[in-house]
Amino acid sequence: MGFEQAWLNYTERTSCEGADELQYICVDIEEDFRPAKTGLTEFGADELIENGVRELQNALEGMTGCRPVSREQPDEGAGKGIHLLFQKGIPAEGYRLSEKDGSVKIAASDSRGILYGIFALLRQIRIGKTLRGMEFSKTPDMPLRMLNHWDNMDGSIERGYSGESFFFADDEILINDRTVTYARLAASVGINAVVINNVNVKDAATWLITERYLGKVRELNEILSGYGIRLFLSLNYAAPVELGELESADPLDERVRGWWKKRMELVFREVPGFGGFLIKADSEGRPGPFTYGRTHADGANMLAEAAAPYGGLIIWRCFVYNCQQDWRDYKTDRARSGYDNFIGLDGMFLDNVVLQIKNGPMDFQVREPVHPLFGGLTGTNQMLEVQIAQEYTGQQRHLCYLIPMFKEILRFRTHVKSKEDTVRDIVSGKAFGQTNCGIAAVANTGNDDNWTGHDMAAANFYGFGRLAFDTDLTAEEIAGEWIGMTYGQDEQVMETLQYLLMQSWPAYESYTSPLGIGWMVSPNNHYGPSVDGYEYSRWGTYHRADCQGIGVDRSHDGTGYALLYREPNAVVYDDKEKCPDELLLFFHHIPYLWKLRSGKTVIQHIYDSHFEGVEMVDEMVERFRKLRGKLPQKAYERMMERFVHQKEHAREWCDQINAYFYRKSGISDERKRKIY
Ligand code: GCV
Repeated sequence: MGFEQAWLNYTERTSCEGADELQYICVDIEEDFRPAKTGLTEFGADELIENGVRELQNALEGMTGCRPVSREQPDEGAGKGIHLLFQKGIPAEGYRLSEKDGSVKIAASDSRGILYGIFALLRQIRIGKTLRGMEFSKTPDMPLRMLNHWDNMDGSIERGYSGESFFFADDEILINDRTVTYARLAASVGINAVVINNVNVKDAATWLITERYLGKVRELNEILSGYGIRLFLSLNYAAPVELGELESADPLDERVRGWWKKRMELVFREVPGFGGFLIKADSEGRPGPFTYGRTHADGANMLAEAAAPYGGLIIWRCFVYNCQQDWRDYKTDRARSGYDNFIGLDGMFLDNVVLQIKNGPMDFQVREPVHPLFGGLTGTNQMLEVQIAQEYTGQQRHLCYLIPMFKEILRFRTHVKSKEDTVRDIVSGKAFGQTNCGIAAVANTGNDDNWTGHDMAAANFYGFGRLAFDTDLTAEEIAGEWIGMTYGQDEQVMETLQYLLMQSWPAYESYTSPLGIGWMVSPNNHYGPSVDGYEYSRWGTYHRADCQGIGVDRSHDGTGYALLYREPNAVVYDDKEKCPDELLLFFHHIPYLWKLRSGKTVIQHIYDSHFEGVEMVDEMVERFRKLRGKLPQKAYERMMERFVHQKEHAREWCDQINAYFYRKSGISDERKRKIY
């Protein structure tokens, strides 16, 4: 059996049959990538290559039963094998993969590129693509491809749906096998930065930047950096006060500025290659510069100045709003707050500050318009924040594949320029030539055996990383890759799981919250229907339904939010005749009998979409059932249990929402289905 055949058969082979032929699959490492000679200044560069080669060896051994060897000298005789080579001109983190006459080349100009090239090669093999004549290159689209873990030091995870933290327990940092596996997992999908602790920094977490924890932070950093991942921490803005060292955290106070300079010096010295900090300030009870009458630019720049000498980044969140709103107040609009708080500061931030902006103006609802700061800001580094932790999208008990949603967000045209104006263009740095930018996801992992609670929620983890790396990939392609990588090439498995993934977001939207209205979830835990759960609360999250209609007037007559977009988006959103159906109730208060662009009335749409959503889930469960015996038994059972719950829960959503609006409006379902 020749080299190429051996590769093609990898996925089917369980034994070491054909080992003789495979012995010449060696890994040659070009001189430039040898530790002593790399001259690479990047920390852990040498280790990256070592780890990459180990991945290659382990994976090939796993797939073929034979372990390739790594050699000092290229094999002169056969010229076959895998050759890692240094090639100038390939952009940072990029790689070039090629095959000729049985010799596979992975070329890059840095060790991260080699690592990503190795994972790309393994992906090709695992999903059964031919290597013969292969020739392609890829440079990641997003400079920062980041995960934000909302892990607390007591081991709990805010909005975590897959067990406890694997970073922390009992106020200590955990370092064990799972830490290494995590680093491999994240790197294999292209992640290059992680924040390990919750943005709500309290108690012990405030002390992460002190000697109490820095030793362990360093250890953790060494593991992550060996896989090309920069470690970041969430920071308590009021640390100088809460650590008992100063009485103020005023960003313009010289003592405070001096304190941060010293603190940064300590952290960056103790943790070489440390990435920087993520900050949630003046939001949901967290401290911030507003306490001192200062702006967020004052706060962020103070930290950025202190971190700059070490190449540190300050990632500052724009999720700033008044969470003490009076529900009777129809003028204050939470959706406006991010924009209103930051737009006036555009251009004032130092270059190592990045504003991290949630995809929508509210909070990770199943449907929201794109945040108007994208396209609003022109002189500030920006990062997109999405959430793969399924806080409002079924909490990893429901299947909800979010990559189609992220695709829509990335391709949204902001009209900030006549071309290269999409969210993708902005956060990839293309639009304004920025390099400190990218995309972050609130992570969906925990210490559950399968990492993500629902086995198929792993598609969101995988998909997020892959999309951040290559924004041209379609949601279907990513789904297909994930299925192939996880369960192999069986046609029925591939077809069924692909169907389930692609149906899941539309289904979830249909049986939960109609036409962009959002919320209607149980307060606090955000799971399950509660139409009025947030209606009379302080959180700024209202649907304003009465007996005539539903929706929030954010037009020029209402809160004016629609006008925050650039034209022609503003005029489209502002006009109920032009506004897309799926966002209509987000922007307008609409009578139940208003005809949508689809031709249905609002109330009929509510009924139909809820019944249809349930039918979609019924169909999903039926199709999944047929995979019995085709998937690993335990995984099948775990998933089936969740699908059965999803089916019941979708029905609950449907019945409660339909009953609520039927009772509110008094209008019957045209199709006379059962409404309670
Ligand atoms: C980490 C929402 C969530 C909070 C989260 C917050 C944020 O409000 O419910 O749990 O806090 O967003 O993004 O900061």
